[in-house]
Amino acid sequence: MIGKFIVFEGVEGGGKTTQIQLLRNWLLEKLQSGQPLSKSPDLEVIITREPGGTKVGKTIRELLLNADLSGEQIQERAELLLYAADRAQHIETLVKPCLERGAIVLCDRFIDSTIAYQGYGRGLDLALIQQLNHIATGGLKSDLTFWLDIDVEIGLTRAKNRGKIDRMEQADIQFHQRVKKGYQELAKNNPLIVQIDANLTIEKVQQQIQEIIIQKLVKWKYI
Ligand code: T5A
Repeated sequence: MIGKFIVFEGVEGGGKTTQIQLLRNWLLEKLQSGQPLSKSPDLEVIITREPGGTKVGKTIRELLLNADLSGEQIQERAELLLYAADRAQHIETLVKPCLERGAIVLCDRFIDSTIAYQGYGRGLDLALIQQLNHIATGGLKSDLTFWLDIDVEIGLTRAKNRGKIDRMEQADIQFHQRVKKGYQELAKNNPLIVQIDANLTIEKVQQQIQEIIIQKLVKWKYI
């Protein structure tokens, strides 16, 4: 793959959507400005997300997060498989083709969400989740993952202030604390996960992200 796959992770309301948009604008400005240092004037920067990055994924997302199921509960293993189905479709039809033509893909959530939410949050078997992630991705990994680390309460308050909360956001606080613990464990064991303090202002969070990205762009020979 000649492009780069950059993932944003974290608990609810950490500011992923906000930061991804800001980073895209900044990358395009930096790399397409014709500045002498830029080696990538035609660079494509794609924003996508899981669940919901494809047409199939949008339907799965609606089912997972907002559908009125008249009181029927989505079972934990069904939830796990729905996230995996969304991912399989997303990677095959959108992410891989973009990476193959050299784009930078900024993705809101990926396999670590399943480990943190379904593994640590729901308590499903971690080895099984790893296997399922592998099936869904065909082994594709991110080149860099930003973990937007925020206090669970602050993140949930931000999400609630934004309006209607979805099925996952409605889970109890202990669930979200376990999810956070999942990200802590993941970050300990994977040097490609970069922890960002997401409790700060939008500008300060973006600044931390840009500082890391600059180093990567040099390493990856984009600038
Ligand atoms: N999930 C997902 C799983 O369980 N397993 C999986 O495998 C996968 C892939 C996805 C849900 O699915 C779960 C995880 C999630 O529960 P989603 O809507 O994509 O659902 O949920 P999130 O990814 O959590 O997205 P959110 O929209 O809730 O949060 P974001 O994108 O992290 O935050 P953002 O940018 O929308 O910001 C939230 C609010 O805070 C403000 C923003 O303006 C906005 O109002 N804000 C700030 N305010 C103050 N200071 C800052 N620094 C701020 N940054 C943003």
